[in-house]
Amino acid sequence: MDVCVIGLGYIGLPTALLLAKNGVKVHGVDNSSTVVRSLRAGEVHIKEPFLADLLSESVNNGMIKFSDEIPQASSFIISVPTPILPDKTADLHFIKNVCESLAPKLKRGDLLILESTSPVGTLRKVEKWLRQRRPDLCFPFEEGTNADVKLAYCPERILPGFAIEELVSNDRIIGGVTGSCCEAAKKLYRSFGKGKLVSAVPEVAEMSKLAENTFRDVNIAFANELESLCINAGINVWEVIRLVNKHPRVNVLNPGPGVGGHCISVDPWFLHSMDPDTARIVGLARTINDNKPIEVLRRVSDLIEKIDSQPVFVACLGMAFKKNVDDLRNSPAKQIIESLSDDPRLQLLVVEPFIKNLPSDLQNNSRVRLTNKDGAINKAHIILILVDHDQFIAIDQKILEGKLICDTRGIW
Ligand code: SAJ
Repeated sequence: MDVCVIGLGYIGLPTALLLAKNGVKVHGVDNSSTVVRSLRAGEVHIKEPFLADLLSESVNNGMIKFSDEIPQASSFIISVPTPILPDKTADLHFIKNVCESLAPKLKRGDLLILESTSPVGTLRKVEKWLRQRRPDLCFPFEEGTNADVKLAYCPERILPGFAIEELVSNDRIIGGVTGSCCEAAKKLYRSFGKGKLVSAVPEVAEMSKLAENTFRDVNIAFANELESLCINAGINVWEVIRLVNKHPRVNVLNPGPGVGGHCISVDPWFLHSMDPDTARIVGLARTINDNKPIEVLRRVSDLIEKIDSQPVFVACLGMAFKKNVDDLRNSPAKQIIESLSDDPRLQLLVVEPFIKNLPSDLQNNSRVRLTNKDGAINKAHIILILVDHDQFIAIDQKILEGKLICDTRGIW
């Protein structure tokens, strides 16, 4: 078996390296020549445990090769991004581009797996795009078991920071178009996966992936709404959640400054855009979570009013989209810091242990400085906790005396 993994990001790279570790010959393809160059040099561009060791092992034993062009292979995995368009629908152009470059390489017997999170009906579109370029081949949505090429939608479920262990241990949905498509995809994932491989038709697999992330978004929205209710009523939400979660069938999630990252803040919109009139909770949850940074800004503004001196020093603890990662994509913490950076009364002391430099839009702002935790807390009038990184949880409470605190993560 030789597998070509197209898109070497948070999903594609760990998948490619696990396949290579387990005896599969892998071609890793990415359209960024910078990514290809650094991987060839043995450097990983993603912060994720075990990746660097797996990369050097696979490069050294010749099981993986990197390129910016798609070669021939017996199996292909597409793991390119599906960003969101301004109208909240999915932008499928990366998948379409891959289909167009891959089509000339396809031959009878090949297996193509789509892993990118996609709206319902995308695998069918993949078949259409391939068929347009390769009318000489038969595809399974049209031809069923007589098809020349096998197609499956097999979404991933890994949590950033735990990619390798979750890729190995999580159960996986195998959305093959036919039974033989499912079997071929299962054979591939069995090379490294230890979880159950569960067959489903492609549309069920596509819908299931969206439903998983939407379930989490809706539950976070409930926690966020509960927090707003508690703040308005002068009640400690964290104590409420602790008590409520003692019920055997209740598990309220954590309120926060908003929902970030590239999955939970995006995927529910793909579900919503299928049928907005029906997906009412989905749309409302997204709106509640998207409005959360504005609510935090109001709380900080109330604290600023209490300080007499100018400038007001605000220690902003955390900028990543969630704890213990360096990922700033769609980060509500970053959004909040950016808004505060426009306020001429403030000096922002940003503490983000997982980054070395501020994002470019903040670098030339004299009101914003990336600094260390102790210095920031010492100087600040207001401590704004935006991310529950472990090292913030470990802060000695004594050094907070006399400070105004806005704790969006309930860490203290
Ligand atoms: N968050 C809260 N409160 C919570 C939990 C999370 O505010 O109680 C926030 C986080 O701070 C973060 C955002 O939600 O800003 C998303 O974080 P997350 O840990 O919930 O999820 P992701 O985006 O890192 O990964 C999710 C996972 N999906 C589910 O848990 C259903 C992961 O399993 C998926 O593989 C991943 O999306 C993906 O790639 O789709």
